[in-house]
Amino acid sequence: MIKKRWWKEAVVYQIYPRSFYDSNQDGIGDLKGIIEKLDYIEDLGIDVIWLCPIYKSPNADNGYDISDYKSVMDEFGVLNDLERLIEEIHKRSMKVIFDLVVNHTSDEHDWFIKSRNSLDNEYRDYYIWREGKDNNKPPTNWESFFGGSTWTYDSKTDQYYLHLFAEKQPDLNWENKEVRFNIYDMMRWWLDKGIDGFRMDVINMISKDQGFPDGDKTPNGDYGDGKPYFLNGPCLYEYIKEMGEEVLFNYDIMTVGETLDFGVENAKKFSEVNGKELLDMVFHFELMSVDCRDENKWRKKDINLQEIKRIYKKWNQGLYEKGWNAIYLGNHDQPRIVSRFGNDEKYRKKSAKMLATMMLTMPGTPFIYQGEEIGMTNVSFNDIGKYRDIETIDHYRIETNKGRSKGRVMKEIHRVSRDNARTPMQWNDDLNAGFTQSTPWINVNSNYKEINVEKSINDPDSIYNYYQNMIKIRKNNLGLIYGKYKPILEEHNSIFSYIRKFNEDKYLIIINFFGQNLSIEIPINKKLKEIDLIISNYKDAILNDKGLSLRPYESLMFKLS
Ligand code: ISL
Ligand code: CA
Repeated sequence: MIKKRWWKEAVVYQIYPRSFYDSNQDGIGDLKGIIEKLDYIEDLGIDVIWLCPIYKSPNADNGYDISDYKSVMDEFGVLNDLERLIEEIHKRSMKVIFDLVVNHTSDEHDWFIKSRNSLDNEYRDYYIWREGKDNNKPPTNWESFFGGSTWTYDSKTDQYYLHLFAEKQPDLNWENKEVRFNIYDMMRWWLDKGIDGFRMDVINMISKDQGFPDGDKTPNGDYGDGKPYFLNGPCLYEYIKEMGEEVLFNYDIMTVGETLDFGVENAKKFSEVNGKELLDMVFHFELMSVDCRDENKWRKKDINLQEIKRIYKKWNQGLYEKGWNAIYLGNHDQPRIVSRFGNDEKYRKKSAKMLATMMLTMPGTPFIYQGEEIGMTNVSFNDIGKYRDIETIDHYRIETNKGRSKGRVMKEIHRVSRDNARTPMQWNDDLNAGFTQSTPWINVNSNYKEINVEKSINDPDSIYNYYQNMIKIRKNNLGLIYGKYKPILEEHNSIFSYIRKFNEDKYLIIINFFGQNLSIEIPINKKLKEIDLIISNYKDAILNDKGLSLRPYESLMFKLS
């Protein structure tokens, strides 16, 4: 039996505050801006908002480098605005979860400022300091996620500190109990302010193999892969369980872990301990690498639907009754979903609705990233100077320094830069898409006159209205939430089809994932003409006795019983 829980029935909307709405005309989205737009989110049918980091930060990585966990980023407002935001969200019967970024802090966090001061201060052990190796080489050969070594030398104490991400994001030392308990205290502090849970940033990186071995050379050449030594490390379970006992078990909250290379078995193991909820669900990354080679996001590969089907099948069946899935196709780190998995030109509307159908009929809690609901697309700035993302800028510098052509590197950036998802939300066709009256911190996508909220709300055939409708349907049909997942037509290379079954309710979903016309037979006992078509992204369905004809990106959902 599946346990019913509010967070299983929820649809989540992710907000990237910097790019959502600017209320005071400084070019940067802010908390008051979010408050002004809450009715919009509520109207869409959203239950839970995930707020990307809003804590004090020098913004080396847009808030994922926190310098004070208990105060608000200057540009976003003050604590009082945040408290009001929480209150306004609750007033609308929605909930809010915060980003919990505790693998690392900013190098401007008080703890790190003290830590780096001397070898023997009381904060030294809050971070991971090691002696260099051989002739002043870093302690390990690990490559950081943003390129370069994971170690930076600090001349003050003649040691290196570890940072899996940027130099300005030193990793906390979770081996230190005081660090852990400081974090639990901070979590309780926010929960006691009424927030409803956490999205836990790179949470399966917090425990490192204390041997700090070198990794195998990466295809990239210069560095080694440290992942085997910092992903799912030796004490990870112990720490998360401790976090459960100290914090999570005492609140009715929702937790979602961001976990690279975690696997279904870990997802199960971490979901509960003795019936108490730990990590309710996780963001795995398997769908995020179906279009890249060698696990390298910059190298393109064509999408193979079979691979996508295998991933969903594995997770949906693997976690059935034993855990729960988080469903997402994009977020602030990924390209826009319609540009990546759909077609952002001729079939933008059709393919965006197709993807919405898939996300909202899958088992698991769906996460919609801001702008997805109006079909926002990738951006192609012509000049690297227009990009703001640290990963993108580092990539450009490292690759062009190697002598690669600027044009080719820019092409990679246009395809997968994280800034694709970070351009301002397109509210209307006014200056800067109505996001701000002044210069935005990052340019808006030039297609905002065509793609914007105002236009979408007024167009009954819009992607926005489809999402709204689809969300309603999901809520009114518990089978779409709790139903068992059964794939059909598994061998088909371009049709994605499955049945969701819950008690007496049975739903059939048929998705043409690509842009060709096709005819198919559906292996069910009933005639399609005799069953109810609940929703489709075309006006009608072309049915015959055995099956149907599908147009580009056509997606349909029938109720079988
Ligand atoms: O974005 C990525 C690939 O382009 C990932 O490598 C990403 O860095 C990884 O998924 C971890 O993401 C999270 O932690 C990072 C932060 O930069 C991301 O924005 C965040 O979602 C470090 O805190
Ligand atoms: Ca502002």
